Amino acid sequence: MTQNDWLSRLKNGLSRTSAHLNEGIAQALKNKNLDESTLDDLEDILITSDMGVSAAAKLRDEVAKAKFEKEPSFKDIKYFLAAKIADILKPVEQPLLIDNSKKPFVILVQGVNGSGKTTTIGKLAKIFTEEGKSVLLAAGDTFRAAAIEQLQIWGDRTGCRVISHTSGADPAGLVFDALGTARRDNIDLVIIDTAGRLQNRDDLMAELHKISRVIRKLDQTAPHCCLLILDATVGQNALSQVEKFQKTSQITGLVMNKLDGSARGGILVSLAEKFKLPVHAIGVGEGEDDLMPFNAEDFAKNLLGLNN
Ligand SMILES: Nc1nc2c(ncn2[C@@H]2O[C@H](COP(=O)(O)OP(=O)(O)OP(=O)(O)O)[C@@H](O)[C@H]2O)c(=O)[nH]1
Ligand SMILES: [Mg+2]
Repeated sequence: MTQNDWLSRLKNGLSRTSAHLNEGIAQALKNKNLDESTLDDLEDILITSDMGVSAAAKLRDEVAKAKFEKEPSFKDIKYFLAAKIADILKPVEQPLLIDNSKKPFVILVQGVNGSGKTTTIGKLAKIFTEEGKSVLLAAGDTFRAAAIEQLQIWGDRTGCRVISHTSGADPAGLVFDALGTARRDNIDLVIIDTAGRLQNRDDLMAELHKISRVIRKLDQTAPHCCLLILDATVGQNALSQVEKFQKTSQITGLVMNKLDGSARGGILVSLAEKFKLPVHAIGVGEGEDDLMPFNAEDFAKNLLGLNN
């Protein structure tokens, strides 16, 4: 896929968010100077775009103290905001790097129900097999019967082996087996799917802890990457998901899915500002090529509809 293809996907993905922002900013600036009430309106629209109270206040301050040569136009304000949003996002722009000295490199995938865990695993499997790595998928969602099948379909599609137990089996046992197989067969990368769990279910969160413990028994440095998969359509609830998963399990990075179906893409700004966790990739569709590396500048520009 060319850079242009990526950019047009990002543009389409964020079009609902950018339409909302553009309309709000235009309304805020309508026939007005950049006075306090205009700044209030600007701040409000940033908050309703899910950027969070704190980031919105920060951005408002930046606009207020900016020295524009003349009264800024709609476009000037948008470029200015895009640059400042990119500054917030830049520190979390971090590709998902596989350390080849870890064999297998272990990725544990976690998140609430339906956030796109299994789909993301399929997309990652495609990317890494294309890079020439051997990838083993571990069907750690033993809770939902169809989950194993769903992962198997991704395995078939990407040519990756899938290790599964019967539905209802202990996921920690499955993970133990998968890592054993990967070691024996010299596999580069193991990606572990887990059942969706709501962040307020302490019992299910404890199960994740158990899975990690079993992994560490086999390799003290693993899991090497603990991904939390988020769904952009839930908006502010993503903040509580990060908080709770971080508390009971380990989280080393985020993937934000369903940006294509959401007017709430601003949530990434809120997350970056609050948690500073690496954002490795974003999902902009259900297909196998719909996972993009996260790029702060491109994201910020497209959030504001500045893409040509
Ligand atoms: N539009 C869109 N849909 C997505 C994206 N990622 C996943 N989906 C869809 O979201 C639904 C749930 O995806 P799954 O991958 O099954 O989510 P999950 O987190 O594994 O779900 P559970 O295992 O039930 O917790 C599926 O219909 C996916 O096709 C995305 O980036 N954009
Ligand atoms: Mg799943």
